[in-house]
Amino acid sequence: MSPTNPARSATARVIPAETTATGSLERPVPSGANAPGFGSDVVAETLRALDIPYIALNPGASYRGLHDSIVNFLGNEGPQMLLCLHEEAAVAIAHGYAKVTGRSMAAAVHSNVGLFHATMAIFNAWCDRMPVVVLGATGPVDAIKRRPWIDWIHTARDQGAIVRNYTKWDDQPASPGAAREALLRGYWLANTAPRAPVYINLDAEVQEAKLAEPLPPIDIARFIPPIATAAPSHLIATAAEMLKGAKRPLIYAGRVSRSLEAWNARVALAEALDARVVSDLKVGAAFPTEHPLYAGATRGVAPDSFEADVVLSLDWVDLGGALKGGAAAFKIIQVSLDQQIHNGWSMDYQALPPVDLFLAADPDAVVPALLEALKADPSPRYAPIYRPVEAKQFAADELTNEHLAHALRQAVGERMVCLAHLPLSWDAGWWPFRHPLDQVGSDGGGGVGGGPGISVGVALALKGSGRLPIGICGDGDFMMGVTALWTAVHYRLPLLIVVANNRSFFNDELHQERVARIRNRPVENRWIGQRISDPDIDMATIARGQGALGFGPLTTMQELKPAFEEAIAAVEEGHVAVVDVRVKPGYTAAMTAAMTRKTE
Ligand SMILES: Cc1ncc(C[n+]2csc(CCOP(=O)(O)OP(=O)(O)O)c2C)c(N)n1
Ligand SMILES: [Mg+2]
Repeated sequence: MSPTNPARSATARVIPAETTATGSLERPVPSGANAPGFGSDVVAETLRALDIPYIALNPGASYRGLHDSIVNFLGNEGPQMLLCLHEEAAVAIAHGYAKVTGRSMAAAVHSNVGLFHATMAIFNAWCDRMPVVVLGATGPVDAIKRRPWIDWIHTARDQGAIVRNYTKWDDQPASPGAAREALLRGYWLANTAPRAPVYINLDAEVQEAKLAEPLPPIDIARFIPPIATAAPSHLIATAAEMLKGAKRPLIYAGRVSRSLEAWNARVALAEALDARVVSDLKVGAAFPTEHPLYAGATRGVAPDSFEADVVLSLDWVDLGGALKGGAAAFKIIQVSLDQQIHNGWSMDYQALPPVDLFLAADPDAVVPALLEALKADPSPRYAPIYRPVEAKQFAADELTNEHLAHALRQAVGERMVCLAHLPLSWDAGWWPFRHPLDQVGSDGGGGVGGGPGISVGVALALKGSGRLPIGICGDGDFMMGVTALWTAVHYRLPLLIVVANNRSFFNDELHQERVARIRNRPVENRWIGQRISDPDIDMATIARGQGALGFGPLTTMQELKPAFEEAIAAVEEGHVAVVDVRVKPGYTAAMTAAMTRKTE
């Protein structure tokens, strides 16, 4: 950090370079700027005041003013820029960062075209209820100020309309003061449950115009008051009574935070109630999977098979869908704030669940309150046991994802890891979770291509934590989002990516098989238009081409563990490593059966 640069306004909190993961990289020469002089300086200053550590971006002239302010006014720290090769990666990285930290960083995208590229990643973060502050920009709103041609095509009347249906809020402020207010409001809304991305579109003219006069100082904290939504005590008391009276209570542990304290409270609640607990790979680890009360992840487990009499849903994604067919038999307590965010465009709110008691509150606040109402011990009795993975013999030689999972677990050994991304075909039984950061959930919106970027964001948030980030991506997912890896390499973010490479968009092969079965047509044609083969893509070479280490292609069980060990050692030295595992096209028997059934 230069002593002469940048200016520190009265409102800005200083983030020393050493405290950010990538602080020593890309240091600008001092500019001598020591007070906000332009509209975009005010935007930059506000990002710093909000303690936003990073801004992932792909550049563009529409926000060249802001770009300059971050480099030459802030000195490229607090926030620091993370250059991305695609806007989808920029937003996916911010998404992954939020999954770990629970708070938003920023992403910046260029005018309508950059925003178009960012849309799927914004949708993924929206469905995952993860906060991201997306900054965009437009050519001058004032037509007189537009450069010929380019400023006209990159100016849209209502740019926010592109993402309004899957952001929580958007704005296009018309002055520096309004931009400051928009950032405060946007950050506050994004980070308040139900969390979601917001979009703020900065007029090029507002960014580039000289400040007529300095803005008055502002007490940032007063504009982003924390909101913790607890349930009213009489409803907690009713819920506690219902649960106490239950013979076979069941907890659906859904969208909850990564807090260890909240995790322990959930375990204590299950123990106090002797309730079984199900969880969901889509939303991240919510309960220790080796606990005697753990009843599995619901994929492949029919909820009505539990014979429960009271169900407590902690913001379960698609509770209505889960209860289809069996809801009449039991009482349902739903804890959720999600209804506040539903709109008429996206149906990601899922089926309307039948509910007997609704607590419009944050599950993390409700669980301790229930423990108190039950006069139960708030500390869990159970402590996870870390034991070596026993070697398993596999009958078949050809590799499957189960082989991959087993060998990877063996190579990981006692290390703390975070499964940053999992392929669709992953079976929850292959990997135990003992901590809320052991797994952070899926892409949220089912948008293939999110895996690499989200994994990079997780690696960014975990850098220096001692926890090893591992993203396991299908080959289709990997190839769609692969350029995110360059950003990880460039900013020295240690990360292991394993490609479950079945050389196919295999999920869709099963869909073609199902259609063929229903129509009595040849199922053996299911691979056409699906296989990513001839040529087979060499993932290790693609990794090396971006400066990462590439391992593979691996085709036998004997090769897996030593290659994973070598890759992990490299990651522990600070590298990005990609391991290409050639797995057989195929899912577990249960998943294949569910997907290819003739009926439904
Ligand atoms: C952006 C996008 N395009 C297409 C799809 C449809 N789709 C769903 S799963 C899938 C296959 C993904 O392939 P891969 O990542 O290799 O995983 P696999 O199914 O082979 O295990 C596709 C194409 C999607 N969900 N999102
Ligand atoms: Mg595949």
